[in-house]
Amino acid sequence: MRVFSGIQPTGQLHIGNYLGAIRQWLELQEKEECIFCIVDLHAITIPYNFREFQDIVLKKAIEYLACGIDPEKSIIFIQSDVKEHTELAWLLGTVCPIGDLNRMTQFKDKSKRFKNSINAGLFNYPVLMASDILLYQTDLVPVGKDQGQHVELTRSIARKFNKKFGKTFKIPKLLLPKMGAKIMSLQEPKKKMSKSALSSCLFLLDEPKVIREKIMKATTDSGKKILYNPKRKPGISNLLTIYSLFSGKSIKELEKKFENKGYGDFKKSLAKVLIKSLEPIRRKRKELLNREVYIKEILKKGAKRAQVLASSTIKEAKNNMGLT
Ligand code: AQP
Repeated sequence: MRVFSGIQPTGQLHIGNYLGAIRQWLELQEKEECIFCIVDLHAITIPYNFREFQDIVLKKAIEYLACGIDPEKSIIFIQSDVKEHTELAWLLGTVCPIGDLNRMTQFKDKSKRFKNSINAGLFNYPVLMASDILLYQTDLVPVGKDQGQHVELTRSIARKFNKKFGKTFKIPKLLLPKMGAKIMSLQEPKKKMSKSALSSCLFLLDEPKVIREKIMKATTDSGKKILYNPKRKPGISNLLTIYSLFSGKSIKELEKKFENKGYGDFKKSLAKVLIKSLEPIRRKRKELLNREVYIKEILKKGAKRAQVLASSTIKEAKNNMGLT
């Protein structure tokens, strides 16, 4: 099985990114052929600091590696280092109906958020994402639930292309984690935890003191019981999900453990679990920050390996379309 997934170098990684995407990657890299991409070309579709961008991208690579992505097992690279991504995006753009792009909820959300810079790149974002995935003849795309619509569009573009020009692309499958596909905001538990809403997030690199504060301040629900019921108790249900995923204990076990305890005790215990689980990531990142040359070498090697695969797909796609 070939696996492809990407993360934008925008903001810091939060536990939603980790539980929705990265944790799946860590499991998959043990048994499948994995390709992980820092999608810098996606990140420039919203306002960004171009003077610091290279540094930000490098730091994102460091965060990935600190989480446990192993360059000996997986290909890790920067999207703009493999020019085939943009080339295939143009070709796919000619088979993707505008109506489909108009329906994308991420475009609608981001157009509201960045009213003054609604650019064609933002609109075409899902076509570039389809290119990222299809270039590698991907079988599985492990992402969080918010990316489901884009993966569905990718499948539809691939089908349309294959029908029109002959079989060229594998039809990839969306892979959602059984739990944690949509981690909710700490402040507004009916909304997704999202980098752009800073107060909603617990970042992987938050210091222990900050973790404790954020968890203690997290919104809970009326009533006192620690019970999993996302409809009636969205706040505590979200925290139970996070606790379960980081501790390895089932929700049932946790409900039992905190049967006679209040929200305060539960939150203190959750903060402890998070501090312990995230500490190795913080430590590893500190070590890697001093190894810039080594990181750049990993990314360069990754891009070379990715390009071998990408160039073979683009050749076939162009050929099938009647291009040279
Ligand atoms: N809350 C979440 N729960 C589970 N998975 C999530 N992902 C994002 N948020 C959650 C998954 O993380 C991966 C990388 O996401 P991205 O870099 O494309 O960023 P994003 O989805 O734009 O992340 P944010 O935090 O939601 O940023 P903004 O504020 O820009 O919308 C993807 O697999 C995603 O599904």
